[in-house]
Amino acid sequence: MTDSNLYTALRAAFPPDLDSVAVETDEGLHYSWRDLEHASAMLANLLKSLELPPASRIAVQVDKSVEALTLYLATLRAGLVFLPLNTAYQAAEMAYFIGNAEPAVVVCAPAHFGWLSKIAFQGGVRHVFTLGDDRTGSLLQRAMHHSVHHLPAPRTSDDLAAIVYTSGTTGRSKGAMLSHGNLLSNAAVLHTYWGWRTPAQGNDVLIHALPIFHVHGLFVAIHGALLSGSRMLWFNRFNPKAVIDCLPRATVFMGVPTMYTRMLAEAGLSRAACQHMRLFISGSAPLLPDTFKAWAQRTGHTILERYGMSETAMLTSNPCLADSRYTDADGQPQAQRRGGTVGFPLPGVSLRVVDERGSPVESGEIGGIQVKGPNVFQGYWRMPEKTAEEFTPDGWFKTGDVGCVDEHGYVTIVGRSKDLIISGGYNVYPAEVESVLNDLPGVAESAVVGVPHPDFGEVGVAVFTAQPGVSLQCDAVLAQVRAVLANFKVPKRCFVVPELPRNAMGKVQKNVLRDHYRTLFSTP
Ligand code: MLC
Ligand code: AMP
Repeated sequence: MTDSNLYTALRAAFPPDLDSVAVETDEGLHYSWRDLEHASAMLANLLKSLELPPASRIAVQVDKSVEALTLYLATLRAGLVFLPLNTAYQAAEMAYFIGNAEPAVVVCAPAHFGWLSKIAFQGGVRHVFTLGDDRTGSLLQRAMHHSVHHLPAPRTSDDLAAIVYTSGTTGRSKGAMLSHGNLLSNAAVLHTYWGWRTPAQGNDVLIHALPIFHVHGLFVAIHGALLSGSRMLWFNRFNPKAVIDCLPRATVFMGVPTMYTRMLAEAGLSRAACQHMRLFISGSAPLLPDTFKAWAQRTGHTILERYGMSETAMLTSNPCLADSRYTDADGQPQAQRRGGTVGFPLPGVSLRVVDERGSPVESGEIGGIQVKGPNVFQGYWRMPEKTAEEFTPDGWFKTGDVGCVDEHGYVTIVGRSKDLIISGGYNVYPAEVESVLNDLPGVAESAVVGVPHPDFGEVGVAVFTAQPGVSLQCDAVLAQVRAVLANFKVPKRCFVVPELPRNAMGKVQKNVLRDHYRTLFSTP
C-alpha cells in the first residue's frame, strides 16, 4: 500500500536543518523542526498506547498553542481522526458534538475539565486529558514518558484525517469528513498556486494569527507553512498592532476580513512596514471592496482573496503568479487579483454555476455554485441522507453559495442560498439561534437576520415577539442565549416587536427585517 498519511508528506518537506526555528511565538518561545517532530511523536505514542479502535476521533477543545498544533500532527501520525472544536462552544454545544462524534479521547483546557469531563464520561468517552496554552495539563505530562521516535501509521488517501463540524440550516451541526487525500491534494495545489518558497528558494515566513479549530487556520495556514518548510510567527490571539510589528520579518499573512479592517485602523500600517511582505491572503468571508482598495493604497499590496469551505478546503483563488489557464483580452496569462472576486477555480477543482433546475448557466449569469475535485469531502459523519441531499446524482457538491463566473473565468460570490450569517469569519446559522430563542420562557417566535457591521462584516440581529401578557427585556433574553451558545453566535442586538412580517404564505419575510435593520451599525 502506498502511504498517503498527510503527516508523512508534511514531514518530508521539513528543511534539512532540523534545528532551525519552525515556530516562533509572540511570547518569545522558539520551536525547532526537531521539536515538532519529537513532540508529535511522543503524543502519537501516547495515543497509540491507549489501544484505540481504528478511526477513533480525538476531540480537541483547547486554547491555541504550539502544543495544540503538535497534537494535531500527532493525531495524523497515529492515523486517528482529529476533531477540532471552537473554544467558544458552551456545554450544550459540546454535549451535542460528543454525542454525535463519539470520540475516544477528549482534550480540553484545564479550566474546563470539571464540566467537560462530566459530559465526556457521560457520553462514554474513556480518556479525557487537559492541555493549557501555557504547556500545563495532563496530556503533556503523560506524553513525556513516551519515545520521540514514531513511524506514521500508513493510511490510504481515502482514510479519514479530520472531522470539522459546520452548522446546519436546520440548526444541527454536521461533521464534514475530510480524508488524508482531501487535505494533501489541497495543500499541494496551494503550495504551487501561491508560490510558497521552499528552503532552496529562501523560504517564506508566515504570520499565523488565526484560530486553529477551523479550516483556515488549521489546514490552509499550517499545511502551507509546513509543506514548504517555512517558519511561522505564531500568535495565540490576534492582536493587530503586534502583527503589524512583525510584518518586517514575515513574507505571508493570512486573515479574515475583520483582521484586515482592524489592521487598517492602526497608525503603524504603512508601505515601509509591508516592504518585506510577499503575499496577503484573505478568506472565510467577503472582503469588502473598500478594504481591498484601502489596503492597496496604504501598503502597496493587493490582497489575494480566495474562497473555501469546511467541506472542501480551498476552491478558488485570485492569481498569485500569472495563471496560464486564464487569459486576458490580449491573450496574456491572468495575473490580476480582482477585488470583489474570489478568483479562479484552483487547478484540479471543477466549478459550475447552475440554475434552479440544476442546469449550467451562461457566463455572467447568477446561480448556485457546485464543485467537484479531490479536495471535496467524504460526506457528513453519520448523516447519509444529508450527504445525499448536498450532492447531485452525478457527484457535484452543492456549496449553498450563489455566484457567477465572468468571461475571463473570475468567480464572484453574490450571496448564499443557505440562511447563514458570516460574522468575522465565523458561521452563525440563524436557525440554531432562533431555536434557542424560541425555547426561552415568554418568547413566542423569533427571527435572526444578518446585517452589515463595520468590524465583523455582518452580525446577527434578533427580532422576536413575546407571548401574550409577557414583558421581555432584551438584555435578559440575550444573557440567556449567551449561557447556551458560543459568544460569536449571540445576536449583537435584539428587538421585541408586536408581530413578525410575513408573506401571503405565512412565511417570515427575513428580507424585510434585513432592510429594516440594515443601517443599525452604520457610522454616520
Ligand atoms: C468575537 N466575537 C464575535 C466574533 N469574534 N462576534 C461575532 N463574530 C465574531 N467573529 C465576540 C466576542 O465574543 C466578544 O463578545 C465581542 O465579539 C468582541 O470580541 P473581540 O475581543 O473584539 O474579538 P476577538 O477575540 O478579537 O476576535 C475577533 C477575530 C475572531 C476576528 C480575531 O473572530 C477570529 O479569529 N475570527 C476568525 C474566524 C476564522 O478563523 N474563521 C475561519 C473559518 S473556516 P462578548 O459579548 O463575549 O464580549 C472557513 C472556510 C474558509 O470559513 O474559507 O476559510
Ligand atoms: P465554513 O462552513 O465555516 O467553512 O464557511 C464556508 C463559507 O464561507 C462558504 O460557503 C462561503 O459562504 C464563505 N466564504 C469563504 N470564503 C469566502 C470569500 N472569500 N468570500 C465570500 N464568502 C466566503
